[in-house]
Amino acid sequence: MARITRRGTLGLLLAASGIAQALAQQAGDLRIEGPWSRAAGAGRTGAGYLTIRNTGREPDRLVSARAGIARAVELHTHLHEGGVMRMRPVPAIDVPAGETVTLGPGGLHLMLLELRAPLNQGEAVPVTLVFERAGEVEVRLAVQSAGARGPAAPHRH
Ligand SMILES: [Cu+2]
Repeated sequence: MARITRRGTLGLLLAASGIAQALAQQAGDLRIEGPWSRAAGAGRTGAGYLTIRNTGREPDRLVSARAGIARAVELHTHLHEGGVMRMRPVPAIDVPAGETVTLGPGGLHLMLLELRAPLNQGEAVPVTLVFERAGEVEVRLAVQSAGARGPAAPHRH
């Protein structure tokens, strides 16, 4: 049920288009697709995955992210070091003009540090992405099971 808040119309709009919001979000020349996460407990670390499509002629960069559910959100990559996969923070994630960058398990990802509440399967958790050119974009991570390997398949109509 939609709750009337100070965000008023925007809140109702988000509630009405909740599914579509979870699947794709447009910001300038950027299209954010399939944001998802995995179930995780409060106090633990969560991950955020999504695809960024840059349909414009200018490069952009994801420079930071934040989420009310986490103490902090870092941009991470995975690196092979001596045969071991390790995560490392990166200062930014480049999204070159005309290209698509995928954040996914085993690669680039958002790291949600010190979760203030659990990530429950079936929920859509808001995360704000901050791009150098496109500015701030709020997406909703569709929380899958703890062992999920990808976002749920979109419904076909
Ligand atoms: Cu990480």
